[in-house]
Amino acid sequence: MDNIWTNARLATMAGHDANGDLGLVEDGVVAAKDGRIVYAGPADGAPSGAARIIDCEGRLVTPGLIDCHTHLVHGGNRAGEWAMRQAGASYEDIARAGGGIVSTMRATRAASEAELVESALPRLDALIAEGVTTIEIKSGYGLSTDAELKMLRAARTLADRRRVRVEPTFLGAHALPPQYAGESDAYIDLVVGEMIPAAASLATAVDAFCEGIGFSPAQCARVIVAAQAHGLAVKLHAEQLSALHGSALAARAGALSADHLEHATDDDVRAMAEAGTVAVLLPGAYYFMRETKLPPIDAMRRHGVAIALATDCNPGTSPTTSLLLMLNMGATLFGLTVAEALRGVTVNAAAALGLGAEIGTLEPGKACDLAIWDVGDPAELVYRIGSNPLHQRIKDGQ
Ligand code: DI6
Ligand code: FE
Repeated sequence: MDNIWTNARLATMAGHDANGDLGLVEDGVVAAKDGRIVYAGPADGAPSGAARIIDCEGRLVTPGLIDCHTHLVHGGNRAGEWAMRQAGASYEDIARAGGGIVSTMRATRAASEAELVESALPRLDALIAEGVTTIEIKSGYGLSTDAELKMLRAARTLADRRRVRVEPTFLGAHALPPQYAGESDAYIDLVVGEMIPAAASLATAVDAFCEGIGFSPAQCARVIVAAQAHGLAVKLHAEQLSALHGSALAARAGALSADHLEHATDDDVRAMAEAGTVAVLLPGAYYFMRETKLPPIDAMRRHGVAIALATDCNPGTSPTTSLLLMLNMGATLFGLTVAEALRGVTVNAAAALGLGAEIGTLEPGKACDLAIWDVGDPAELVYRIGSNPLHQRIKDGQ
């Protein structure tokens, strides 16, 4: 054994019920060897004889947190546009007038790969400081083959600069670049014919924005087919602003997750349950956009759809780098329980990335990614607004 953490209150998140309990173990022990958990459970029955024994002094230990939906890599910011919205313009107005995602496209194209890495690092560091050990990062602000690949390489480079696992997702079908105005099918031709083949070695998943101001379900279906032909997993931004039933489309294709979901219907949720597609809820975007339509949480519970929570960190609709704040917003705005919120940034977030066998719970065989908190009661992690009680973060046993 390399390390043993003793005298801990464990929230293992183990257990098969998608939105179940925290799997609490009082007086718990975690033991690790070669970066993997070999034991997580009661002190009675724990192995002994480690090179190093760490006394947690009664602190709460959770799996390292997982932010399973971000647009962390991007050029510039949209504070000016936000000020316009504060003065009365709508998000759709700004998008149609060439602002919105397209303004971030310009800033992202103008930035070098090294500049994209440098500008993302402070955002990544903020998440790491909250105990995040795995982060998904989407492309989608390049909207040309070269600029999309630049974003994906920047995302991968972040994993060399910090001790964090990065899962890059290709989101070429995020918005229509202006040179394709009125020709969205031609842009999708480029996405499926050129971009996805080129991105296949850099990304682990493909996402698309299924929305009136994004791409139609038929166009997203083409993206999904191309992604799967290249062996990539699939996710979809669906039902954020309107009900196009992208979430059911994604589910029928076996998508890992459908994300946002404010406008999802009971049938959409049922399709997700049948496919095991995770519902990724993004309360930061809900809050920032002053959305009032709540995602159908009760239907998700009823049908047994696993719920995850993520920052959606992006300059347009969710300029946050606090996953802890999303815990509180998920509870306060969406009515999630403490256990649902915390499972949403651990075990269910892992499932949303297809990494359920690797991370997300404190169980033997998983990566030893831990967050050790200066709290006793797990509810404190969800209850506080804007505080960070992280004591220590462990990635791969270190
Ligand atoms: N939905 C969102 O909330 C972000 N992307 C998406 O598909 C918005 C991205 C942006 O406005 O820059
Ligand atoms: Fe998003």
